[in-house]
Amino acid sequence: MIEPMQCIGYLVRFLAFCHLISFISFSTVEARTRHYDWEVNYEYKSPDCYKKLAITINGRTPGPTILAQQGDTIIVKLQNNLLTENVAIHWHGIRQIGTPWSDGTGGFTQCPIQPGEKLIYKFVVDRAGTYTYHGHYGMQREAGLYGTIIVLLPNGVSEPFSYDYDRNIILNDWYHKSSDEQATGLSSIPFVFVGEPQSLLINGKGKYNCSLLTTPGACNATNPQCSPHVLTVVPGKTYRLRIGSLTALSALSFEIEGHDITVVEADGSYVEPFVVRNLYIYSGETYSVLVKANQDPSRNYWITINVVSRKPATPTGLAIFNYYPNHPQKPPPTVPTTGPLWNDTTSRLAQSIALKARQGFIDTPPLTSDRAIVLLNTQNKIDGYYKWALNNLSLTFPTTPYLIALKENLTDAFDQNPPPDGYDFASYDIYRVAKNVNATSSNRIYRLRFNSTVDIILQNANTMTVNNSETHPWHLHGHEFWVLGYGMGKYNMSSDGKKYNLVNPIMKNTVPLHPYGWTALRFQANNPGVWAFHCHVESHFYMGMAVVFEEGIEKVGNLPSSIMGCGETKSYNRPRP
Ligand SMILES: *[C@@H]1O[C@H](CO)[C@@H](O)[C@H](O)[C@H]1NC(C)=O
Ligand SMILES: *[C@@H]1O[C@H](CO)[C@@H](O)[C@H](O)[C@H]1NC(C)=O
Ligand SMILES: *[C@@H]1O[C@H](CO)[C@@H](O)[C@H](O)[C@H]1NC(C)=O
Ligand SMILES: *[C@@H]1O[C@H](CO)[C@@H](O)[C@H](O)[C@H]1NC(C)=O
Ligand SMILES: *[C@@H]1O[C@H](CO)[C@@H](O)[C@H](O)[C@H]1NC(C)=O
Ligand SMILES: *[C@@H]1O[C@H](CO)[C@@H](O)[C@H](O)[C@H]1NC(C)=O
Ligand SMILES: *[C@@H]1O[C@H](CO)[C@@H](O)[C@H](O)[C@H]1NC(C)=O
Ligand SMILES: *[C@@H]1O[C@H](CO)[C@@H](O)[C@H](O)[C@H]1NC(C)=O
Ligand SMILES: *[C@@H]1O[C@H](CO)[C@@H](O)[C@H](O)[C@H]1NC(C)=O
Ligand SMILES: [Cu+2]
Repeated sequence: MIEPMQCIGYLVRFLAFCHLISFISFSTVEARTRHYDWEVNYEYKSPDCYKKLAITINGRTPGPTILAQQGDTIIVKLQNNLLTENVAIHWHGIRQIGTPWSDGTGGFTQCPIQPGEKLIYKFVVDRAGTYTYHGHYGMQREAGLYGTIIVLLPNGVSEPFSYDYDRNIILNDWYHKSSDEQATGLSSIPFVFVGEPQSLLINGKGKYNCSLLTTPGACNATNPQCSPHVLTVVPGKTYRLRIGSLTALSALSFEIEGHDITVVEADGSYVEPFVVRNLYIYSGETYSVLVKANQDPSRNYWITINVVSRKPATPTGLAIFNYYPNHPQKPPPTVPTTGPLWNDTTSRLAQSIALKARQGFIDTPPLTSDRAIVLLNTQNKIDGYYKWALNNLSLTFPTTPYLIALKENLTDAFDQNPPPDGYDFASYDIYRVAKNVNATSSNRIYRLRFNSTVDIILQNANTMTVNNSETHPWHLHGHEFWVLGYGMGKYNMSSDGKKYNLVNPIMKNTVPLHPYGWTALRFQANNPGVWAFHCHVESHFYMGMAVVFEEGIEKVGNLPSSIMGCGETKSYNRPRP
């Protein structure tokens, strides 16, 4: 799965167990342009022992890690070898300043790449940190199309914390049904939900219990593809773990048995360090944590991930924290933890609030905003179909990508009316089972005044099920935002705004909206382009849980013709300057 050279010499005798990039050599970081040639294919894979078709990049899922240095230009030549499906890849957390057409969001910033065709993504990684990439067309991300991006600091600049080794951990949940089958269920009457995932994966490895199948033919418990990931540590050393989650549905709790973890980075921003036993991580988030190998070295320990916020029906995801020189696959002598109570919203909210920008690295927000948009998150029915909506509007993006439609003045490509900045605050009861029969499908967008300061208040509510409200991890493209506050219940315009953290708010690109709660964000609309803002739960996004922001479209440079070829751009052949 990985080139053995990426395993540090000390561990050479365990080459067979070095499954992911596990060491970063700073001395190799010199070149300023990094070229990647990627081929996207369907291949049979057994990441949790069950064999199914997965989408791979150059034969792998998770795909290759992009390792770069701040300021480098990344060029990815993406060849779509899927026989019957389009594809697009989003570079999650990369702001695409000056290159909004490389954001990789099918239907928003580009026409998806058709089978047999190639697209060149070119962008600058302008900020050090831990990021990810993933499919952003249909529901392909959960078919295995995802990976990690690591951006190192410029030469001569050091991190405000120290560690001996750097390791990647990418988390996912895994379904046995194909993403097409899932998408079809979501858009059918009767509705068929994707349900809870069959497995949780750590660095692309999980374990499904093959005995649960009546015909286990496709499931082989001894397939090496599903041996647990092993993280080998040297006693006394400190490890920086770069942890990212790209789950389709699940919020996770990450834990290393018996070891404290110190959170130091989130979505590329330094965090005022704090110590936890378990890290909550939502789809689309990344963290760096420091872990010291300071426990009894005569045994191994479990690394566990457990589902939180939904009643778990998926076994704990396991990897092995292996003290050198113990045998890497020697199972720890203990029973793996099942994690915190799945419905302990209080402790998840507390951890969200605990994330603060690190002293000395605080980029303070403007003290006031020019505009506040409150987005009520509801589950709805539209013409009998289940949808998610924001202020009564459920997004169905047009066949002509927004970026192209706006830049080329194709005003009939989507509804030019603005969506509402709020909802009926006074009479909407967020605890009542929503009927929301009057939601509509819409492709309207928010147009932001360039360089204005915008607040977004995400308001959660009851779903269409009694006493149920879900966690929604919201992700903004093209930006990082300040996280000004979280609260439970209904956001109060006059009192809650006064409690915002304007002193040391963390800047992130993905943030949870907790059940029945609200989350307030602020960002500056200073990146010319068109940017999706959406729930990172794959099925929710597919069911319309997204909005679109346009800012400074007139400042966007000429669009490459390679992103065109769909919708109204099919016959688009205006001579290019
Ligand atoms: C796997 O499933 C079988 C059949 O239900 C059950 O007997 C067994 O205990 C399960 N094994 C594990 C490790 O959960
Ligand atoms: C399961 O995988 C192992 C290891 O690859 C192989 O030796 C064995 O034949 C496989 N079993 C079946 C039933 O395919
Ligand atoms: C959490 O869920 C468990 C069942 O899984 C239930 O017994 C408990 O009462 C719930 N706690 C809260 C605070 O809802
Ligand atoms: C689109 O409209 C703007 C504002 O009217 C104008 O400046 C621009 O040249 C137009 N672009 C195209 C491609 O027609
Ligand atoms: C949705 O629209 C209906 C009527 O058009 C209205 O009563 C309701 O309050 C709206 N809901 C929201 C969340 O704005
Ligand atoms: C939904 O819209 C219809 C038609 O516009 C209207 O008659 C009805 O009262 C609305 N229902 C609600 C709950 O607002
Ligand atoms: C954007 O706004 C900031 C202050 O909010 C100001 O410092 C900056 O000059 C503005 N930039 C542009 C291009 O208007
Ligand atoms: C929903 O929650 C309310 C308030 O906590 C409680 O009174 C009611 O019994 C619950 N209903 C169900 C169906 O659980
Ligand atoms: C909002 O907060 C203010 C001040 O605490 C309070 O007077 C007002 O009743 C609250 N509004 C609502 C709708 O709860
Ligand atoms: Cu959601």
